Amino acid sequence: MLRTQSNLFRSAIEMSNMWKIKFHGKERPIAVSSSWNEQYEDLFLEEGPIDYIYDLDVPEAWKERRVRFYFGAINTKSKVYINGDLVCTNEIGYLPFECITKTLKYGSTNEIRIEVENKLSKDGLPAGRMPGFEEEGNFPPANFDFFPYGGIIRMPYVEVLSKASITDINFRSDRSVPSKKLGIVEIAIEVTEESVGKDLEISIGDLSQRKKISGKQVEFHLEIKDAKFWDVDNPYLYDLRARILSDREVFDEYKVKVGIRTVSLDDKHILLNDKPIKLLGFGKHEEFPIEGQGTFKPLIVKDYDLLRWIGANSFRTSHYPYSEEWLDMADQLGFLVIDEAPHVGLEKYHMDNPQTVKLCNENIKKLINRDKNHPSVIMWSVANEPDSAYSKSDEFFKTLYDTAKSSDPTRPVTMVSCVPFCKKSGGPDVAMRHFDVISVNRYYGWYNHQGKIDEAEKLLSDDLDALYKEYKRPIVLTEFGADAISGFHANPPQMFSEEYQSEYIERLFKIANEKDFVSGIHVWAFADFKTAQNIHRPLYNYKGVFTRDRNPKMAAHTLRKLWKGR
Ligand code: BDP
Repeated sequence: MLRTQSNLFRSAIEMSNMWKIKFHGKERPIAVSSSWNEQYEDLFLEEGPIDYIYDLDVPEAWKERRVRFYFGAINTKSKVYINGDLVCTNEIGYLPFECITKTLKYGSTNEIRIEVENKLSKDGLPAGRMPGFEEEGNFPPANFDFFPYGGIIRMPYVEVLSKASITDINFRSDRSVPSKKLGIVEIAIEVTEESVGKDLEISIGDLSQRKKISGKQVEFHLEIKDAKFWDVDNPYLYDLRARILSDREVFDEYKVKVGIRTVSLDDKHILLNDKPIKLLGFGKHEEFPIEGQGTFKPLIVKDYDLLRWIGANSFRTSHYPYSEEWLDMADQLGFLVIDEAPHVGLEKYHMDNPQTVKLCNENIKKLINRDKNHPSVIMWSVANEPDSAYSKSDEFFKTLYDTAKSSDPTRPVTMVSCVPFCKKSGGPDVAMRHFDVISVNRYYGWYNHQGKIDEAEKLLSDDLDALYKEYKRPIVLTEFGADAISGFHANPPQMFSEEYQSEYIERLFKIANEKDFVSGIHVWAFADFKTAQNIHRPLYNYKGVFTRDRNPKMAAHTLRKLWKGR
């Protein structure tokens, strides 16, 4: 599936006018793409279902065209009705889905109604509270540490295009040879049935190729001499263009920016174009006041500006796929992204449940399908902090790993573990061994050995050494961090003060940074963020080095010195 695009041969129309919601018999306006929770006081804790309604004028001329509805993301479950007919359903948030429908009324106004439900449940993902813990913990009952925002959180589009059209493009450059500046690219293009018999032409840089379409997939192989490789310092992007045409007419076109680069591993490093790289950056969230989780473009620009300012080169899309605009900018600016599936809070319960196993595998395929062409994405993460000490997680994660690898053999796959500290099944991690890169979250000096940075240094150092000894693979410290409430100061440094957060991050960063097998260090978190209510979170999680409104705490200046030398 491709995201929508407007060009000379297809038009993508944003359904961005104010939508209406109908809830308890009352109608009122609501802004899309954004969460409902903070737009109305009475919807703050609402889980739905809430009906979203949009009147779409459909011209007569669309009858001869292919009409495709593309929903960037709806949290979490949704049913789409057009003029009262159910046309598609979707089970998972944070990922796109499409509806191709024949039930439109042409030359008339059509009612698009989407029933959106955001009920946290033990069977849903991200996960609600687990059986046996009904009266404990977060309110709303999230089995994860961020606010469970609901609604049409990313832009819905209607795209109008030829019936002979391109439905997917898969670009690979992993066989390229950086030392020879040789770009070896493989491009697989999927097309609709109606395209068969026509020609497909692709162009990239100065090269182009044309082939007859004899089935629903057409493959191209090209070699680009003196190729410009995409990397952090020079994120060069090529324009790849695909067209369906005959001698007289062009039916469809799709353009995508691609980067030629390789990602590989040795026993200590992640290699970009055969050279070791170190990921420096953050785990973060895609959220902001009032919009909740949504696509607020000024925030994306601002966050990249701050990532640049602080000297970071990387982040993880914790704990769910971010909007596609995030990845476009990472491609353009040369950031390295660990792209994470919306699997947070996975417990025994999920691993024992065939339905969740199926859903997780589908999500991984959808994530990879959406983001596969982004050079900035250098690794997939299949989950954050699952109960990977549970014996069955061995088999469960082997399946998720295989699914990721068979969908994309070109990138390493990881799972972010917090075992042995945080999960209900005691004992060591039994699933980590399946993954290409060992990613761990560690909170010595915060959740363990609270307030004791001296002890934390030694514990972290020993822990990382032991992990390397056991796995002999590159390690990424995907989280470490301490809460600091902006404006809280203490001398000597004490927990929750800016001084403590700053010193903690500086000292533990240095410990991890000394080890040549640690190929990435991500601070938790980029900015403060909203969570469900509980006694540990006074409105927010305060582990951000920036406040929720993006002002630097002392730790941000400290990191800038460490990463940028100023
Ligand atoms: C880790 C989680 C992250 C939390 C963080 C914390 O991966 O989602 O927000 O800890 O507790 O366990 O701040």
